Amino acid sequence: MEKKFKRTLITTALPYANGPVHIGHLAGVYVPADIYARYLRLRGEDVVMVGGSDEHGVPITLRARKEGITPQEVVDRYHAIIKDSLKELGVSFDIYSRTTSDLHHETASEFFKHLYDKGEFTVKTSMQPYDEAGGEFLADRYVVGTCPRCGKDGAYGDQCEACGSSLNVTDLINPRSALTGEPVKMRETTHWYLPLDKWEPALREWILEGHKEWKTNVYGQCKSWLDAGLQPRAVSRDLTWGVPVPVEGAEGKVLYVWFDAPIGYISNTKELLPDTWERYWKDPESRIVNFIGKDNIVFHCIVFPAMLMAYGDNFQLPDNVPANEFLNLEGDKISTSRNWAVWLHEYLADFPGKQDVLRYVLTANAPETKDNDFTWADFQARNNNELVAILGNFVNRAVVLTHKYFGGTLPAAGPLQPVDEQLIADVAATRDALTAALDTFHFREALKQAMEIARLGNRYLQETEPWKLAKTDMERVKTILNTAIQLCGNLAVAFEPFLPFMSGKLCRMLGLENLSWNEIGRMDLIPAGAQIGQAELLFDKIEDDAIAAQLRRLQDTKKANELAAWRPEPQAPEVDFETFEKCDMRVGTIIECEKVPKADKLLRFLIDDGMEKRTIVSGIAKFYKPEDLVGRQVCFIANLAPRKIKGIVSQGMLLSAVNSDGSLVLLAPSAPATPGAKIG
Ligand code: B3M
Ligand code: ZN
Repeated sequence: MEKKFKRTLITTALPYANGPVHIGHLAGVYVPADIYARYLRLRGEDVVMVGGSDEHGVPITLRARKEGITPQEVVDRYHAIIKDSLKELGVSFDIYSRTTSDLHHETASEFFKHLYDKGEFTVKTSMQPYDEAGGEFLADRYVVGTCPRCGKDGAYGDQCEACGSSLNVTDLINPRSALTGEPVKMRETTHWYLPLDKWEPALREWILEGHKEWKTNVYGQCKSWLDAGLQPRAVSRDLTWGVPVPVEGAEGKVLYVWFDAPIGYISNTKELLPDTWERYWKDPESRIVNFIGKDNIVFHCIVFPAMLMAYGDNFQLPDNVPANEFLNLEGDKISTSRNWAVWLHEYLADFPGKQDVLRYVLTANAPETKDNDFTWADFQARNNNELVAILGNFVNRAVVLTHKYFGGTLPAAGPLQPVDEQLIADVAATRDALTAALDTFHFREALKQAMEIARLGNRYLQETEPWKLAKTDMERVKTILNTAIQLCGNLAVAFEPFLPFMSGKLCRMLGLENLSWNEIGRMDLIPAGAQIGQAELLFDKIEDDAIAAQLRRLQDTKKANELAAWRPEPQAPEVDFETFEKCDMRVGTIIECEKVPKADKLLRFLIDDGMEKRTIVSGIAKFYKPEDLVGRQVCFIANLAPRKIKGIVSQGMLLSAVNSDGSLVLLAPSAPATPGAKIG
């Protein structure tokens, strides 16, 4: 039995303001949340959607240090970018705030104090990494050292990015402060802990018994956390950036970012509705839905609910947490630090007016049940083959024909024929499937059903062929085009949650206002006699060069990352001077150069070495064209024992350098040298 609620509070994970948002955030959180909010609004429900930036936490202070600015400057910059870009994408927040606001600091502080006064925390002393030179405790991220698993230096105290292992500070070999480079000492410190173990039975009952309807990925993750047994969690940190711990003796300590961030949902609601916010949080007839990515499940389903239960005072737990899995980009994990992402603000600049295309592709390909891949080829194909060819095409045909035969004045429908009745029945069935999918957070499926209405429209015009009937039966054409235009109105409603910009345009064309979800399936949305606007293009084709430009950018990122990750080979063992002198290196001039047949890596050179001419075979064909090399000077080893390579005797070896990407460059004197000149 479906529960009936009076109102819904939709929350969206607060993105860290240490970078802009990317398509992974959008597909995982903001697009589905916005679809759901818009859908509920169309149903006339009381719904509030709150969001904001998460402006605390170590990644922000790290970034500030790196750039030599304050954490506040970091969050000011990214909060603005995030807020503006989400707005431009049409994400319909009722409020988008931030966790550095005074109201949030007060709210989080009061929350902690309330739990503290109720005796809900335990206090524990532990050893934490300390930087004596800098005079401060170090967050795990601030400790670097050698990874015990892969042996690479530069691993962090919580993770080695080279091999992906998660680590503890104490695992690192030779741990140093990332701030001062000094060796890290362990020092005693005291923190407050929320005893999650105390809340385990209640959480178990609430989720495992009470919420079997949750998405299986969410339910499953909760179950494995609960089955593993919950431990007390520290809710404070030795840091200066954050909400200060509001009790005596806590100088230099702030609330752990994951303690204050979810309280941001409360602060945001309060900021929006100073007088009525409690209705959304404390009335059992309200429900809360948290949209998040899978890495946030434990905080939303275990930690924050435990905090709310500990607080008491009728705080409601979330009714649903429809977390998504991850979106990858062109086969690789999206990463802010490696710049492997499609950034929303860049997309909006590169594809102006194409907000709906991104919303469409991210929904059609949403990582609802498993990780999914975003590719630019798929983006282009879905735009060209679906939005343009199906949805845009249908609307365009209906409107153009109405103008052609009736000057844009909507004709009245006459008696219906079976084909019309079938269409109406199909639309009604599709609407039911669409609604059911939205109610259960199956947004991909819902989008498919919405698209089905456009497909039905195309099929209808194909079957009824009004352009043929126009010669013989104008009465029938009136009914068909009235029906087709009503279907356009249906599409404006059905697609509003997904493609609000397209829906707005369509409404203006059709003269529709104040849409309501109940209208889907109705064939009287637009009165006969209404003047239909000229057909405006809803979508246009995305050409290959726009896609190629995006792929090139990703390629450049990959190259830059390879370069950043590249380390020179370790130095070879020492040799004495006599050994070195045995190697006879010289300069020569290339007289001939050609490809070695049936060997795609090899070039054959004829070199003027001052004495005679010598043949050398070298594996650099991938990096040079033979004709470009003739006349150039090279360095070579002259006394290397001759070797037969592909049937050719090579009398020496050309010297070249191996770059970070594996490419080779030939070494040459910096000014013309005499052929045969010795190098040394
Ligand atoms: N800022 C983590 C994230 O962006 C965190 C979410 C907070 S939601 C209360 O994945
Ligand atoms: Zn490692």
